[in-house]
Amino acid sequence: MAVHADLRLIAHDEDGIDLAFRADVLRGLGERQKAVPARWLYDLAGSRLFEDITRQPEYYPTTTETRLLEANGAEIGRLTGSDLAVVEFGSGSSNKTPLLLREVAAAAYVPVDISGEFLRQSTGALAGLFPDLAIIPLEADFLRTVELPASVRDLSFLGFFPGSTIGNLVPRRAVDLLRSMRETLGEGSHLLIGIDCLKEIDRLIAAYDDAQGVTAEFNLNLLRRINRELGGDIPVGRFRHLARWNADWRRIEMHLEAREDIDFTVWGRSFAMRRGETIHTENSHKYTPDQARLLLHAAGWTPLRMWSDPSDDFLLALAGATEERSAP
Ligand code: AVI
Repeated sequence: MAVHADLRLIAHDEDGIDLAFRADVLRGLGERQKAVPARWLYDLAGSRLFEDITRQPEYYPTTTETRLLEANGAEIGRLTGSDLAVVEFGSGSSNKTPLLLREVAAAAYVPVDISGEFLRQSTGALAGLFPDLAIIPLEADFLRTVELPASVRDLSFLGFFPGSTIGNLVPRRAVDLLRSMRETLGEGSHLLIGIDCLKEIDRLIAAYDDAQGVTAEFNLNLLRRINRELGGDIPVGRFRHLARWNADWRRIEMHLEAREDIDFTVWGRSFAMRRGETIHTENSHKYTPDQARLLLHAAGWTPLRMWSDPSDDFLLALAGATEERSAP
């Protein structure tokens, strides 16, 4: 299930309206370039659609990263040593976790997620697979520094952040997040992170606009959610999904484009869009290996080893939190 659920704030008013969702939507639709933060794509229907996206032939990241973990798990295990606590950020219901836990000498697994529901799902299944592993779920917002449970403090930490979710943040926020992971895990820890690579634009567009139309449904589901949860009357059928390459930022952007002039209301507020105008819903930044290295360094992580598939589509990086040197 999608990691973005961990970015959710779950304050509700007396009618059960998610106040942060309402605030983000009303503010975002009022901007010149309309935009709604990507985390709101992941309600239950959106999370299911995302799972479906990962099975589309055009969406290479999931299968490629899984293969990289399968092929290099033993080496990752050797490099990270023994007596490990694997700390997974935004664990959701990641299918990749068992692959890693099988290869590294993990004494404990600490999934960190803001959603207790996701934590219950992931830990329930894993407990059956790894009966001897101490599983200590932590309900917390990993965008900030998290205090790890006292029971694992004597272990070494391996942070796990798969799926190239880092790409959904603008580089500045990505560095902030990596830095707070470093603070959470501390000096001497490791981080294993999946990062999607820059490649031919056609392939990127196809990955975010699959032939089955699953990504289109995933994107359009946001409008359905707004209608349902915020009393909107957006004519969903008059929008289309758009995956667009932004060369300056080196990212795929998802937008919802008005096919004609449209007027609608959300929470009693009126909005108008001209034909061709869009609502920006997600960014997915793509990095070269050099840029990925720089991103890690910028946040205090020293890249130790990078694994990539033969086409260099995706990379898995192992980095270490080593002492910072203050002088050249
Ligand atoms: C979750 N995240 C890494 C996905 C990505 O590739 O940026 C989200 C996604 N959006 C459309 N397809 C996949």
